[in-house]
Amino acid sequence: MSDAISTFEEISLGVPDEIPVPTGVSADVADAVRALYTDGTVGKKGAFSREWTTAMAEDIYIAFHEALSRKGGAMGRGPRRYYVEIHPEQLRGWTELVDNPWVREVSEAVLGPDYQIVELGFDIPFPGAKNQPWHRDFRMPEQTSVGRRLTSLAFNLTAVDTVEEMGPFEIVPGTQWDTSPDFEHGMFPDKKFYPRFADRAVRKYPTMGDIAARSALTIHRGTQNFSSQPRPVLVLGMDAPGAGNAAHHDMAVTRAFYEALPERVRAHLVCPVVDELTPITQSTTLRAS
Ligand SMILES: O=C(O)CCC(=O)C(=O)O
Repeated sequence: MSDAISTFEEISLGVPDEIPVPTGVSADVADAVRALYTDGTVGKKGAFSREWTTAMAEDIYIAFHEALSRKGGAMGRGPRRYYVEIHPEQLRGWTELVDNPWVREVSEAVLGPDYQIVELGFDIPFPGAKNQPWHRDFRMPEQTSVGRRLTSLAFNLTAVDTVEEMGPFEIVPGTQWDTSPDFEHGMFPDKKFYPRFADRAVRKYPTMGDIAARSALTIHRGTQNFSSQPRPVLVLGMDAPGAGNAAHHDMAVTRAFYEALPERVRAHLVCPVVDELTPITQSTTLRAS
């Protein structure tokens, strides 16, 4: 066994002996919970229509151009790759997204009935974007390292039919349980771990309408975009109560929007309700997602 392999094995806490699948959930949702605790990621094909996804893509580009026109509106994440956090009202399909039964049921099964909607944003790797460093979205909290529970989820939706040349998203199954002092800021594993990540990584080729959920801790990266097309991807972040990630986001809703929402959506919103939205300046807090 090479050093790289033994180093990799030693950093995993391993999957908990008992995966906390709540009683009474559907077989599909039970499978999703098991997948999130084992692989750290799970996908659902065709959750949304292509029309819905086309509108999502339009809204992403409108928000991107608006963000570029302001200092700090878009965060560079390496050459030709940007992240932009937006308000729910900037996405026409937001209510349908957060009210989607799979999104609701998976969030509730993993994060509990009081899960919180804490983030909406998108990444756009343009042609020429390079491989990202392997990373997780934030450091592992004690509820995970000691309590062995997942306390946050990231849902991703592609705006395009992903092909190899676009530099697909890569994720390393099982690495939501990795922990090492050699992860810079708890998020960026040292390069000595890279060979094992590369060996185990899975490339994802979602098409328009698909949705995926992952533990925000599962090690992942966007890869080099060799194509002539951008590959925008929406990110919806959910927390268990107490996970604390809302504090790192600036999402807000207007009162009129809030009041028009179904109660079962409102119940999961912890963001400020305001008279007027302020365009979001991307946080300067260290952030990998
Ligand atoms: O490139 C992607 O598909 C998403 C990237 C992402 O979510 C991340 O880097 O945290």
